[in-house]
Amino acid sequence: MAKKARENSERSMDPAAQAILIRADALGIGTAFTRFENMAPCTVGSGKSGMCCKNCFMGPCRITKDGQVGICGATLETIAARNLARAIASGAAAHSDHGRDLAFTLEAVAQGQAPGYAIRDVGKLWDVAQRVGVRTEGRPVNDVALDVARKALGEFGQQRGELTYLKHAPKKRYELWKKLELAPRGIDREIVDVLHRTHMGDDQDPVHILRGAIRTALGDGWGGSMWATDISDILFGTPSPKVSQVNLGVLKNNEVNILVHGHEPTLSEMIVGAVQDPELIEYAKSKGAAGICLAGICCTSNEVMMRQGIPSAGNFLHQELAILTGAVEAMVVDVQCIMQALPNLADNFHTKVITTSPKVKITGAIHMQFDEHHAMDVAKDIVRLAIDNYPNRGEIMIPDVKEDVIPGFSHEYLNYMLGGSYRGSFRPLNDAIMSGRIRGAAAIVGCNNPKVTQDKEHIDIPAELLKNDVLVVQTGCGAIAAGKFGMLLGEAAMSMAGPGLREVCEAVGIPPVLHMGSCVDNSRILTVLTQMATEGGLGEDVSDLPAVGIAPEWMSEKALSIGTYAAASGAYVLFGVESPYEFSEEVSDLISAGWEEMMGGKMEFLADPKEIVRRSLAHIDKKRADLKLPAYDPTKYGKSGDYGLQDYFDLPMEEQQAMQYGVPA
Ligand code: SF4
Ligand code: MSK
Repeated sequence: MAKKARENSERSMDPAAQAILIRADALGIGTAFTRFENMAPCTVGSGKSGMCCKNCFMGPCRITKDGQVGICGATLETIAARNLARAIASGAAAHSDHGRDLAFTLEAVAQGQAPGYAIRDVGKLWDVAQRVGVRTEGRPVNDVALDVARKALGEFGQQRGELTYLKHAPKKRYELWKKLELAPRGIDREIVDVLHRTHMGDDQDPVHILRGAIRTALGDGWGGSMWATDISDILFGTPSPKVSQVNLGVLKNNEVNILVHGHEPTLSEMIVGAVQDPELIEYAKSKGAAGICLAGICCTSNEVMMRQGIPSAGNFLHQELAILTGAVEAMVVDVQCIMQALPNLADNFHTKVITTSPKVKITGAIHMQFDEHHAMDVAKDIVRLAIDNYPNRGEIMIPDVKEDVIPGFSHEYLNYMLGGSYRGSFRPLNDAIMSGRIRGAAAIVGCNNPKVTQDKEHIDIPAELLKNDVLVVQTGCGAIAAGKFGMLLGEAAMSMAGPGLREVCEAVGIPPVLHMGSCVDNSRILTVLTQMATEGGLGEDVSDLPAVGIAPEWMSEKALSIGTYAAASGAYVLFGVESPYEFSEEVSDLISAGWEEMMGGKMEFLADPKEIVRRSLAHIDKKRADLKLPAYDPTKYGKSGDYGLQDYFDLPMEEQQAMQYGVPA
């Protein structure tokens, strides 16, 4: 039976989204929000109702009760573990293949075969080269870059040994991985290993299956994703804070609007250059437009926002809403998180949906294949096509909703910001946590999911943590959500942070929520956690830190890979929405208590955001107690310059949000 239609305020807490959803209803056009409501749930598949196995064609086998087995005899636990392992392998493959493509681009740049690109951050190249054992002394930049690119490419196809970056984890963690035989041998090898071991008639022990999945996920976090982040920084610059804006209001009513959507910075960085070409600007004017406006969606948006200050039109569930404004001449997509609904939706307007990756074609979209050897030519062709489309624009409706943001807190910038250029370090952050001024830290990551009100958990959870003096970092679509509601601004420290955290934010000059990039940039969080663990005073391993990871509105398989590598690195990771593995108590316990015992980190799925906050704070406080740090005491700090914060905190949550965001309580 289909679910009932919801009020727009239940679909999204973003006023821009609510306005466009009214327009969609008036036009009779469906979106992910309405398709979700019209979707009859699978009778069996996952979650509460059972598990389904499709791993061979004797099946599919549907397990709906205790003790039932598949045709081959596979138990519920085996099927649940296999399904989870395959999802992790798919997520790891997506992240890592993105890293591989960046390594190919770096190789082409180093060989002088990629005109338009340059090595923008030689300092980062040198740093990465030294970390992976490539000689730098007295060598030309391109020679070092070529060796680094080949080192990266080698790690994908490596058959034996271990990935280079693993040794940069805290020593204790690295030794644990070695002892447990969890150190990935090669990025691709571990993905193939999971696909093999979960084939019909292979690995049937849930614990053993998931060990393979852990190794695969570590190959993502400490391999493919880390390479993707590092090479992106080398090619396009290591992010530092920029001023930008987010939400649909960044679209212009009198300019050619081009949206870049997906994950890869390679083509979008070229489009950033193309839209500044005076000839193309003149061409746009010749078609009656005042100029060209470039904005992003999803993680491509994060990539160009944190490096170039290009505004973001929104996160995952905004991809359709942006087209519904009628004001988008071209939506240029690369890889991952692109809804197949886009071309059909675009048929109602004049928008051209353009696919660009050799891996992604969508029926109904125009394919203009990206090639790093002719990247600027492709970028200019795309911009020209968008300009040509401007005169076809019909009636438009751009919600006047946007917010200023300060994105771009790379771990290098955090290091510098906390300690200064001559003594960059995480010491001040560790000290603030040790003193109790900051209670702990939370990384809030991941997607939107129409099963829950868009952005609500991405806002409610950090809002609650901030008032409890927990410093928050965000990536992916969660970071864009935070931006929409003013959390990525210094002012948020004054209005939302508890007294101790506010003092730190004021002293250092940072927002209480730090934007750390796209979903592959969760590898930056691994680096921050490692630096905190090795700086001294907060234990010796990630699992000692008073910190949690939260994916409140997750939907993608990549989120499962991220959660698994974070847990295997020692973090407590809480997922919102619902548990796809709830029906198997054994697998739920295995990834929670079982993994905690084995690795000090664990994953839990909790539908209730209040429970996510409660468990996060309890975990942070327990880690503080284990470290023998003073118990958190909110009355100890923030005595000077206080401005009635307590009165604000005494208000019910709904009223606090109404004050902050100007939305109805
Ligand atoms: Fe059924 Fe076993 Fe085949 Fe899965 S592998 S579909 S449980 S017979
Ligand atoms: S884009 S994986 S919806 S974060 Fe990275 Fe957003 Fe999730 Fe895609």
